[in-house]
Amino acid sequence: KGVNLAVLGATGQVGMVMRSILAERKFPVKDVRFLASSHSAGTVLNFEGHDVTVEDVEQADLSGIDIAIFSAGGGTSKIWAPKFAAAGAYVIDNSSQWRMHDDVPLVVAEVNPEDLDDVPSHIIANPNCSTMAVMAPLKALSDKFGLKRLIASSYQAVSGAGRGGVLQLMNEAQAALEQGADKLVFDGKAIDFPQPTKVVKTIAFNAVPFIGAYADDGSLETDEEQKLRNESRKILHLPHLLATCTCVRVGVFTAHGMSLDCEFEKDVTVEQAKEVLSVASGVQLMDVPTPQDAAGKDPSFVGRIFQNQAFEGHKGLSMFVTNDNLRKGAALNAIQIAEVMVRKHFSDRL
Ligand code: 11C
Repeated sequence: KGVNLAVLGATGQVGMVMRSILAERKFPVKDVRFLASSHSAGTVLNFEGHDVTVEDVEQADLSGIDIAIFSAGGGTSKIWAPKFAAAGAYVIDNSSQWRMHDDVPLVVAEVNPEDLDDVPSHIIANPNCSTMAVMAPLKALSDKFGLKRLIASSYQAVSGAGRGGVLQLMNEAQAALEQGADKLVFDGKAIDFPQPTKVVKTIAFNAVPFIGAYADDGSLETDEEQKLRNESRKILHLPHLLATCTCVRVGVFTAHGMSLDCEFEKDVTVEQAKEVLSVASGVQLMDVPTPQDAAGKDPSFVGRIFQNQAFEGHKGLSMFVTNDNLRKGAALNAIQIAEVMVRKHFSDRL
């Protein structure tokens, strides 16, 4: 009983969270294989009390894998997802490589699991973590009130940039505290910070409005900013949704925050919105949700909901959403997709 599962990129930050969530949720595994580049091959990882040696993907026999979860970056996914799929596996990919391909479903488990009914390409994409954070609350509100326009600003954690982002914040914060960080009150250059290694500017005690790279269409948006619009349209099945986001990295380790200004087709009051959100799957209401409340937890925490007076009548709502970018934003949703796939396509193995 159970499925044959492979994880490509099991040694990274998201891979680590993935291993613990698989065990936590008692994912129905018959056999588990961990794969990586030759650099990490040979590492021994613990999984549910057993030692599993990481295999070099270049040397691995890909036959017999039912589901492969990738958390290894777009370049790796571009090469390996088609190879795993050709060998018969369903690939659940965490990178941006396949998200906008027409024959690849882009799925948030609570929002559009029906897109997994038939996956002839055998590739399924996991959304970007900042998009993920807001999909469950927006789906619930949109079903009831019709989402028309979304204006967002993100407050994104450094772990979204990988372990390198975490180390940069640690090193900069340490240097600042050693030199008397409060000197920064009157002069932003009063401290000698180490050269930024991952986030483009100093991130400790700072906010950096640049994530990813400039989009190549001349719009002056970053690719991270465009992901919110493009991915939301596909996941929510709202191809004409008007959406924009300014993405900002902040000195937070884990959990992205999203400030949302939403316009709806129908009138909506704060009380009506709370009523809908209180029963929405994957959502938890909280008066003042912060990234520290969300880190290590599963739901999207939603709070500070108020009537947005920049829109006519009762058509506008503002709210703040925060969600763990490594769990639901990456590992957890990939595993939830795998769970749906097992129920839909491998029910005889349960
Ligand atoms: C960040 N959201 O916080 C990014 C990381 O498309 O999967 C994930 C990028 C992606 O930097």
